Amino acid sequence: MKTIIINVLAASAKAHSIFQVLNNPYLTSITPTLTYNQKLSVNGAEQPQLTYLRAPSQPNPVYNVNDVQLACGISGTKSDKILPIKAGDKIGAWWGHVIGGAQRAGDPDHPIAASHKGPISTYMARVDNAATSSPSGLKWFKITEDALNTQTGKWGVDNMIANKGWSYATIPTCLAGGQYLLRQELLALHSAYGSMGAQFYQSCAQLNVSSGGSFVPAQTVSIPGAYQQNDPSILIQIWVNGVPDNGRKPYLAPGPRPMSCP
Ligand SMILES: *[C@@H]1O[C@H](CO)[C@@H](O)[C@H](O)[C@H]1NC(C)=O
Ligand SMILES: [Cu+2]
Repeated sequence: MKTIIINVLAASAKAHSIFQVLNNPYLTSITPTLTYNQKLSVNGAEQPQLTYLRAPSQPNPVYNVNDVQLACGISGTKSDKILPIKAGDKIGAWWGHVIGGAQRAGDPDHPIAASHKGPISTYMARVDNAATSSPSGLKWFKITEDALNTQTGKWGVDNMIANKGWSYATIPTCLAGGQYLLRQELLALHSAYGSMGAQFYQSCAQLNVSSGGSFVPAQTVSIPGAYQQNDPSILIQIWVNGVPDNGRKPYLAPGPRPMSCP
């Protein structure tokens, strides 16, 4: 465990220095941004801060796709409460620069620095006890992703910023009831052109889903395990002619495609 932590710190320091050494002329700010999903909503009803969530409490994203903390983020706060929710409900996740939101009035890094272009994806996994189960060794399936609109050049992160920090997913109506972790991942690609330059920000919500459905997705992945460091969606230069829009070419978020109900 100690070795892993040391490696993570080394990796993040390295990634930040790669970022600085490369000195991308398109980036004017190199402030490391702390951001994470810290509040939920259900069908628009906001829930209390940090309740029902496992969220990081420090600024570094995960850079190593084989890090166990890729599942639910670098351990920080953990609620002991489980959110009751129905299949078909719309769950919102609120991202912010620091706990509580903006660090100061007019904070340009809230909800996240606009430089942090990339996809936002939401996964779920069955657990025995959403309040206590380990996030390791679970069978994850994706339920939604917002990657790149090749018409507008807007990324999932741009949409989240436009929504004042909120990003949304709908619990699939067919899904079998029971306890789940819901994992929302923000992948920032602004420095993903360098090895281990992609930044993964994630939190997990603790859910008890009630449902009339019985669907158990057969296609699942491990996290970590689903991603490779050199996936073309993770090691990628999104800056083309000075614009971080991947040249408006299609971009496939890492991992599987979202499940669909039978
Ligand atoms: C989950 O919800 C079901 C019914 O909707 C309820 O019977 C059960 O006690 C709940 N479990 C937890 C852990 O909240
Ligand atoms: Cu950052």
